[in-house]
Amino acid sequence: MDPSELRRNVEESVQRTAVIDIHTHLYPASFGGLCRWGIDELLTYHYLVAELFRSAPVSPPQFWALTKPQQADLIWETLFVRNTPLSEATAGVVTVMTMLGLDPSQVNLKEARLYFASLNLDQHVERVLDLAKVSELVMTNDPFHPQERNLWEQGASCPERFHRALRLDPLLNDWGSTQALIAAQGFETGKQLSPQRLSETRRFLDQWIALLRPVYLAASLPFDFTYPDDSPRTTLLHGVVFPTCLQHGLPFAMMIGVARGTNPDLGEAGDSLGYADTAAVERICRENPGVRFLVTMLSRENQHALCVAARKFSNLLPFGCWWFLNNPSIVAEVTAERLELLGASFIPQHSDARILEQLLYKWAHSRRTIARVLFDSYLRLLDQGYRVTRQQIDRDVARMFSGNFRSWMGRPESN
Ligand code: FIX
Ligand code: ZN
Repeated sequence: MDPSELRRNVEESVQRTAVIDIHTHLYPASFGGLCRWGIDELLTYHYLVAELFRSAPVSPPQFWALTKPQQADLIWETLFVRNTPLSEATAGVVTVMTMLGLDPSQVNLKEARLYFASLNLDQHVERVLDLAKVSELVMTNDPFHPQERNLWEQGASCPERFHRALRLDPLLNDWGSTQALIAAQGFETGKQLSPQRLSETRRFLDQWIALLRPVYLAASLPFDFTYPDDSPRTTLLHGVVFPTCLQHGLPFAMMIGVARGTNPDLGEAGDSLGYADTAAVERICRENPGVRFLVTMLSRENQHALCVAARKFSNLLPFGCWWFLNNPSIVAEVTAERLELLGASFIPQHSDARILEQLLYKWAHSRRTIARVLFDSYLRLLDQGYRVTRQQIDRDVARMFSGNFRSWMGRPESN
């Protein structure tokens, strides 16, 4: 195989291999308003809201007073008509529109709105997943979100492609308020954590695990997360979450490095990031050899240390280029250092999609970048006299796109 054949084979393999999208905020059509889709949702995604305020003379209160279509019109006019959609988030909308057969150079949203209004949502969901080559995805399911809790308690069900993840942020990051919510559901908890209250909190998780049948438990953790410390979080991780993961054979996903509410005026767009402590991740992996951990970190400066930590602990699986890292230049850098340090033993990307159609651009852009980096890795082998075959390329890509996650879920074979 010569370099040009190699490039074609790598690009074909990466473009054609289906992916399990292991972290999204998507819901099936049956979840009603929780399933966010269409041009107005795409344009009012919090990434674009943050970018709007840098290019339009509008204040957050003025923006929040607008209706969603008015917000979308303003964002379209500002970021796509008066300015060129050069950012990743704006270029992503262009990719989505083009992939759906819409003209991204329109001066208004009339055509786009007519298109989305004509769709059958169930069929549209399937079409978007198939176009993005997402074979399966994992949701973010919050037992403390009233609307979602009601849906599950009323017997909600999901198509097979929609796996659940039990999200524990309120429990781990705001125990003071959350313990009251759990107590109100009939569990004996309280601000002070006793063995009995830890046992009751485990019973609360057991109930939700039975209801959701999640593929992992998850939490985002702040950039100043430490472990151990004298906070309720450490007590709950050690006395509830890790034992529960062990008992149920479920991985725990830690998404570390967020600074919530840095600018509260921006709402969902107001979160930022900070440099986090990878030594805490190493301590957790060392103390819990029987638990499988999925970890992604938000700061670019944490990525190298996370790779080194993964070399020390085989129960640590780094995943994705999360949030502010999900830009081609950083995806390329992070993927290259992961290949150099971990071979194919990591999960290169997740979409974090909140709006259904984002799957189209987040995966199209990521596949393009991952293929470019992967080609360089194989070219180095070729130059050193190693014979690379298409079967090997397909095997390696499938391992990163789904195999590593399936083994973490205890489903090594593709079923
Ligand atoms: O904590 C998370 O799951 C983050 O991904 C979100 O809070 C964040 O708003 C997001 O969607 C980033 O892409
Ligand atoms: Zn997320």
